[in-house]
Amino acid sequence: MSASFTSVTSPGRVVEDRSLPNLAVPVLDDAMSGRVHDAAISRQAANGATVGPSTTRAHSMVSLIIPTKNEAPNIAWVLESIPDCVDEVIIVDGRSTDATIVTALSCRPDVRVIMQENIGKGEALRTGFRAAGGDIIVMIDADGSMAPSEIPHYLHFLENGYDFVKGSRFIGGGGSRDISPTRRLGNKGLVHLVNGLYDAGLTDLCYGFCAFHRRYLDYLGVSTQGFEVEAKMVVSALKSGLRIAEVPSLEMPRRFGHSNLHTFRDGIRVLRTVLREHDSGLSGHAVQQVRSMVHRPSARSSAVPSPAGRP
Ligand SMILES: Nc1nc2c(ncn2[C@@H]2O[C@H](COP(=O)(O)OP(=O)(O)O)[C@@H](O)[C@H]2O)c(=O)[nH]1
Ligand SMILES: [Mg+2]
Repeated sequence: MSASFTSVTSPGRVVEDRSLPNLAVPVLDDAMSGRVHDAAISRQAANGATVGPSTTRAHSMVSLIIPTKNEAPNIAWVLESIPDCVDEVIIVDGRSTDATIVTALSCRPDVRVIMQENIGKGEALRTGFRAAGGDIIVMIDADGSMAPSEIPHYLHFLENGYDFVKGSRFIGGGGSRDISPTRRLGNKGLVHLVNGLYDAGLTDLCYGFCAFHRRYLDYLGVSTQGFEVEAKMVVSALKSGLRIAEVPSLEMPRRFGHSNLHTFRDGIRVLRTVLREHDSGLSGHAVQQVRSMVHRPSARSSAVPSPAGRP
C-alpha cells in the first residue's frame, strides 16, 4: 500500500513519529501546519465560525454518507447545513418507517438514496462507501447531533497530508451535549484500552464523524454490522499505519427522537471488536517500528531520538 507509516495521534494535533527519519521530512511540514491550524480551528469553532475550505482545497471530489433510520424530523436540518465543499450526498436508509426519504428528497432533490439491504449502521456505511464516487469520503449522522459546517476542518487535514481524520469531542474546541454519563465512561475506558493496545494517543473512539481518502477504504475493514463500525475503522487505520488526525467536534443533542444505540450491548460489541483486532494483527506502532528498521540508515541510527514516551 502507498500509505506512509509515520503517524501517531495526540490530542488536538498530529505528532510526528521521529523514529522514521527518511519518511519524516515531507510529513513534518504538514504536522507543523496541522498544529498551527488546529489552534486556529479551535478558536474559530469556539466562536461558531466555519473555516473556509476554498484557499486550501485541491479539487478532490467529496462524498458525504449519511445513514438514516427514522430521521424524518432531523434530516432536513442536516441537509440544509451541508457546506458547498461537498459534491455528492448519499443517504443509506435502514428501512425507515417514517417520512425520512420523502423529506430528504423534497429538501434536496439531488441527494442519492440507497435502500439498505440488511440492518445496522455498519452495514449502512459499508453500502454508502461502496457507492460513493468521491476521492474523499465523509460520514456523518442524520440526527442533527453533528454539524455539517465542521466538514471543512476535516478536509483541511486530508488535503494536507493525513489519511484518516476523526472528530473528537474531548479535545479543546470539542464537546458533547448528547453523551450520557454511562456512555462517557464507557467511551473513556475504550479509548484508554485502544491507546494501550495500539500505542496510540487518541482522545475519542465511538464517534461517527470521520473522513478519509477513498483509496484507503480497503484498509479500514468496514466489515462490522452495527455501531462498533467506528471503532473498527479507527483500529484498522491504526493497524495499517495510516496518518490519523483528530479535529475538535461539538456533539449536540439529537434534535428529535431517540438513539438506536443500546449502551451495554453495543459497548460490549465495541470491546470485542477492539480485542479481536488486536489478537489478529500487528499494531500500527509495530508496523512503524519494522519499517523504521528497514529504512533507517545505520550511520544515523544512534542519533535518531525515540518518540516521546517510548523506549
Ligand atoms: N441506515 C441505517 N442507519 C442507522 C441504523 N441505526 C442507526 N442509524 C443511523 O445512524 C446514526 C446514529 O444513530 P443514533 O441512533 O443517533 O446513535 P447514537 O448517535 O450512537 O446515539 C443516525 O443517523 C441513525 O439514523 C441502521 O440500522 N441503518
Ligand atoms: Mg445520535
